[in-house]
Amino acid sequence: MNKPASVPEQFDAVVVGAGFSGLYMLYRLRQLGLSVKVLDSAGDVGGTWYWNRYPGARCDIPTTDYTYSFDPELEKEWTWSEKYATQPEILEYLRFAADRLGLRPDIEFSVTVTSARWDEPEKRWTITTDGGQEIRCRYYIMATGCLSMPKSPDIEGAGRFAGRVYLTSRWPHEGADFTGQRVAVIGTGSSGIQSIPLIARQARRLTVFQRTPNFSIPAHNGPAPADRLERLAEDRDEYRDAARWSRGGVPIDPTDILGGTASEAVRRERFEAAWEQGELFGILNVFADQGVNPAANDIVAEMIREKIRSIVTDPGIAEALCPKDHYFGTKRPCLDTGYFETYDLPHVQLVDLRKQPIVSITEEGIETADESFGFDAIVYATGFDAMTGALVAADAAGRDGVSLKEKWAAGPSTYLGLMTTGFPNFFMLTGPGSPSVLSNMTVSIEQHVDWVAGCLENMRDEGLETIEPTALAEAGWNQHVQDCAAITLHPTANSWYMGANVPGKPRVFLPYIGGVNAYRQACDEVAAQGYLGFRLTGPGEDRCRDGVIRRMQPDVAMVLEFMAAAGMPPLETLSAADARALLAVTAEARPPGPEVGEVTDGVIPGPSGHLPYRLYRPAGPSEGLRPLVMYFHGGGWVLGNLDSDDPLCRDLCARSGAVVVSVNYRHAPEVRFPAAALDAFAAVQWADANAIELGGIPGQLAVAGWSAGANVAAVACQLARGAEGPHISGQLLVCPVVDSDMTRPSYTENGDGYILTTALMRWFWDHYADPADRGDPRAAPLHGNLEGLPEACIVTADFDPLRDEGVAYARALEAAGVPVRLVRARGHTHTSVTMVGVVISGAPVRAEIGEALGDFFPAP
Ligand code: NA7
Repeated sequence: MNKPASVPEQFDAVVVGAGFSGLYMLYRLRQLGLSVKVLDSAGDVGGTWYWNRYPGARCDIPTTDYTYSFDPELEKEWTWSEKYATQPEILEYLRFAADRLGLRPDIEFSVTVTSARWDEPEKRWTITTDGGQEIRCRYYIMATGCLSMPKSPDIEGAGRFAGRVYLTSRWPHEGADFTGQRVAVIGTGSSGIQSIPLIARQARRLTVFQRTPNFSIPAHNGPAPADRLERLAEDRDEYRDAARWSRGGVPIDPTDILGGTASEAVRRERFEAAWEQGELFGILNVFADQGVNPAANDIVAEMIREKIRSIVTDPGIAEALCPKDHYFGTKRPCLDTGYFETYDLPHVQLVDLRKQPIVSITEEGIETADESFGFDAIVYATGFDAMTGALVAADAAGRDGVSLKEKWAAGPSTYLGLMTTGFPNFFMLTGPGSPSVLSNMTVSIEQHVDWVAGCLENMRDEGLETIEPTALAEAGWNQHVQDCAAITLHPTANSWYMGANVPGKPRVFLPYIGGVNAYRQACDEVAAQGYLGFRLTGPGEDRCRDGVIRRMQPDVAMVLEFMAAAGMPPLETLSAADARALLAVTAEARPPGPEVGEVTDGVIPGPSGHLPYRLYRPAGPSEGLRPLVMYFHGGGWVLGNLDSDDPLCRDLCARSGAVVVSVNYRHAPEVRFPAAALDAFAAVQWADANAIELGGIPGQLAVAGWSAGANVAAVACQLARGAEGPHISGQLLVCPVVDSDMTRPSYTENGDGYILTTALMRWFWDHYADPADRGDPRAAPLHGNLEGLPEACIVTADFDPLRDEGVAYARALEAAGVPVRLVRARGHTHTSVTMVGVVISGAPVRAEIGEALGDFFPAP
C-alpha cells in the first residue's frame, strides 16, 4: 500500500530483493530487533528463481549444498527431490522458507526502487519507489542478486520481430508452448544450454544462434549425491563448516596434482571421474594448476572437446560446438542434460555466428550475413548485466550526491564487496569484489548476511550510527581483487565475469577469486581488528582504524603458507654447510625456468683461484654478439651458487636478450669480507677483456645481482669507477644489501615472517664481515662515493627488511646525479620476485627488470 510522499515511512533497514539473500537478511535483522522493510519488484519471493522460469532451468550446485544452512530445523523439514533441483522446486523451497520463518509480513512485492539518496544531516537514506512512495531508513541493504538485470537486447532490429519474443530471464508465468513452431534460440550460455534440449522436444524446427561455443559437462541428474548425503547425515555441522571454509563453498578435496607433470593415465582417470561425477567444482579440480597454467588447462579443455566430438555425429557441427577461444573455466562452464545430443536431431540446426553474423532481426525472423530465417518465436538467452547491473539501476546517490553509476563509471570499487566509500550504511550482499558467482551462492550469501548482521549488532551495542569504508581500505581491496585475478587465466576471456558481455561496460574482473575460505578469513579479520578500514560514527564518536587488509600478492602468501606448513628450520639455526644442503634440496623441486638458446659452464681466473661461471645465451642466431650481463647470485655471501639462481638467470636472459654470465664468487664464512666483492670486480674486469669470446659486444657490459649478489654488483661498480675501468653500462640491483644498518622501518615491519628475517640477516653479516668492516663501502656501498656510477635499476619488495636501504640507495644515487629506475615489487617478499615459474605475480616485475636491462644498452 503506497503512502503519500509527504509522510515517509521509517524503518531501521530497507532491504531490496526477496531472494535467497534478502530473505535471510530480513530474518537476521529481525533477530536484532530492527524494523525492516523488504521491497521486491517481483510478485513473490524467489529472486532469480522467480524470474528465470525457462524450460530446463536448474541450479548448477548440488542441492545438498544449494540450500540454507543457518537453521538445522529448517534443513530437517525440507528434502530436495534431485541432485540439481528445477526452478519450480527451488522457488517452492524459498516460499517454504519465507512461510516457515514468518517473513512475508515485512515484504512488499511488485514495488521497484527507483532511487535513493543519503541525507547526511539526518544520517538516513530516503528511498523512492515506482509508486511514488518514500521510505526512510538508517541502513540500506542491496540483496539484488548478481544475475538479475537482463542484458538489454544489443542486436540490430530487436524490436521488429512480429512473432513471439521470449527472454529466458523473464519467462512468462503461464509458460510457453512451442509445439509445431519454428523457434530461434540466441545464446549458448547456461540458460541456452539448459533450455535448448527441452525446446527441441516441442519445436517443429529449432535454430540455435551461437556466438561462442561453451564448455558443458553432463549434469548426470538424479538423486542427490550419496556421498554428500552420507556426510550430512553423519555430521551436518561439520559438513556445513567444511563448506564455509572451502574454496568454492562446496566441500571437495582440492587436488595437488599438476596437469603438466601428471601421467597420461592419471590425467585420464581424473578427468573421467569428474565427467562422471557431473559437478562444477569437480571438473574445475581435475588439476591444481588448470586455472593458472595454460598447458594444464588445455589438457582438460581438449578432453572435453574430445567428448563433444564423440557425442555429435556430424564432424562439422561437433567442431563448431567445440570451445576454442577461451580457457576452460574462464567463462562459467555449464551442466547440461542432453545438450550436445540435441544437435543430432534432424530438426535442430546450429548457426555459427562467427561465420555468419546476425545482420538484423526482421519482422519474419533473423537475417544473417548468409541466410534469412523465418521464425514463429525467438528466445533470447543472452544473459545479464552481471554483478553491477541491478546495483547501479537502483540509482543510489551517496553523501555528495554522486550516484553509484557515476562512481563506478570505470568499474566497481568496493571494500570487501560489501560497501563502497561515499555511501554510508549502504551494504551490498554478494557485491562485486566478493566471491559470489564464483562460489556456491548460498554459502556466500549466508556469510555476507552474517557479517552485516554482526556489524549492525556491534554498531547498536556501541551506540554508533554510520559506517563507511575508507578510501585507503577500498583501494587496497580493489587492488587485491585484481591481483588475485591477474595470476589466473580468467582475465583473458570475454566473459561476464569481466563485464565483457555488455557493450561499453568497463572491462574489470568483478568477483573475488581468492576463495570463499580466504575471503571469509579476511572479513573476519576486518571485524576482529575493530572494523579495520572503516570509519564509524555516532553521537560524540568518530573512530577509524585505517588500513589495508591484504597487501601481499596472493601467490606470495600461498608460498609462505606452504613453507610454514613444510616446517623448515630457520636457516640461521643451522651451520653454513647444513643451510646450503637444505637449500640445494628445496631447489630440486623448482620449475627449471624458461628455455634459452645455450647454457655453458666455465671458469674465470679470479684474484685467488678460479671462479666457476655459467653462461646463458639467448635463443636466436648463435653467431651475433649481444650485450653482456655479469650476474651475481643471492645468499647472504654464505649460501647460493650457480644452480641456486639458475631459473632467474634464464629468465633475465630470455627477457633481456643479453648474454648472462652468472659467477660463483667465494663464500663466507670460509673466506670473509672483502673476498666476494673483489671476486665480483675481478669477474667484471675479465668479462670486459674477454667480451667477444663470451659472445658479448665490447663496451656493452652491465652487472646484475640479487640480495648479497646485488651488494657485490654495486661494489664492483664503485671499484670499476675508482679504477677507471672497465666501463659498466648499468647496474641491476634486485633487493640489494647496501648497508648494515638494521634499524630502518622495513626491518621493524618485515623482520620476521617473510623468509629473509632480521635474525637471518644478522647471521649473514656475522659470517661475512667483522663489525668494524660493515661500514666499509665495499661491504655497505651506500657509504661510498656514488658520483659517476653507472645508471641503475633498483628493485625493492614491500615485505623485505632490505626495502628501505634499497630505496635509500636509489635516492642517494639520484642525489649524486646517477639515473635510477626504482621498481617496486608490490606485495612481494625478498625472495618471491626471483621464484620463476612458482610466483606468477613476479612475472610482471621481472618483465620490467628485463626491459630495464635492455635499456642499459644502445638499441640494436
Ligand atoms: P550468459 O552465460 O551470459 O550467456 C549468454 C549467451 O548469449 C552467450 O552465449 C552469449 O555469447 C550470447 N549472446 C549475448 N549477446 C549476444 C548477441 N548480441 N548476439 C549473439 N549472442 C549473444 O548468460 P546465461 O543466462 O546463459 O547464464 C548466466 C549465468 O546464470 C550462468 O553462468 C549460470 O551461472 C547462471 P558470448 O559468449 O557473449 O559470445
